[in-house]
Amino acid sequence: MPEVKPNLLIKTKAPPSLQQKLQAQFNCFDIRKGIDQVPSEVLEHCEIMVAGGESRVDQELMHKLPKLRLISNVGVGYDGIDLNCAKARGIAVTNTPDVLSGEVADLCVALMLSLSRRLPEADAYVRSGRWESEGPFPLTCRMSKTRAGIVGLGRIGREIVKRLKAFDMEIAFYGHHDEPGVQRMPSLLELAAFADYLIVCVPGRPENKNLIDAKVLQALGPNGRLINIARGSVVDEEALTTALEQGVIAGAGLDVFAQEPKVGERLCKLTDRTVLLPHVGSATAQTRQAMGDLVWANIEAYLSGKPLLTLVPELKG
Ligand code: 8YV
Repeated sequence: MPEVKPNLLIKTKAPPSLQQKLQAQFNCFDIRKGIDQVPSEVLEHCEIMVAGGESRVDQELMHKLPKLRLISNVGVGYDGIDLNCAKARGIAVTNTPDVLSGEVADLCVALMLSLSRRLPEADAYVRSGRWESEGPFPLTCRMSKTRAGIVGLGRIGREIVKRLKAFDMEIAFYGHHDEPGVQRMPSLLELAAFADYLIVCVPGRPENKNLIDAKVLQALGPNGRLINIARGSVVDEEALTTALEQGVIAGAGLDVFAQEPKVGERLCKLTDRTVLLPHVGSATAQTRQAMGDLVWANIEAYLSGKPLLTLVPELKG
């Protein structure tokens, strides 16, 4: 008798190594475009779902999966998953903290340098022949020895601090955590007023929606730059676009957007003051492999009845 594999729902593009393991051990159903094509007996009995930072797993979906017991998220952020519903239904949710923090911090520094030294534009200047026809590229702006304001000093924020210290930056933060040697600002507005670079690293929780609004941008001021490597929902994108258009702030480096993968046309047009990336903070082969390994370890723990490795804090206890 051929072995019957259990079913598993996948709601994200899993890293290749994880995909291979899942396909070897499970009957996988890709539900990125919905569950309409999935046989009803699979939906009725399926216990495990693999999701991603971009996945929306709401009450409506969970209600269609009565036996769902584990959502293993390929990503540290899980703002698309309705945790109240998961809790009420006894569904465990795991994420992938720590393994991606350094990678996202690296990308943050890359965004800061790209923005201050105008690297995408400078690259285009060479390729289009303008260097030859027009002469030297305009002078840009120094990043080292300036001031960084970190909004949310969690795991990723602390990795960013480590890196920015090497640039001799003066660093302050606003948030719940604490870090020796990093000044805590009493309010977000004071942090924005202090900063040359305001770096957003808070989770995309409802209480953080539009945390960076017109007032914060006003406080950041005409020499200030906003960096967002967290979630698009944390920034009021309309207010940001207007602030950039009107020179209220100097620029923005964004890896995340409010309506991904849609990015506002007005933001795209501001090539001299924005650097825009397609949500690639953790997207290296090595880090995605590590994230996939942690997802797999959580699935194995679930299957063998052992404690999950990285249950999200809201569902602990
Ligand atoms: C990924 C992320 O884009 O970890 C997160 O929260 O946003 C990213 O690492 C995403 O989760 C990949 O599925």
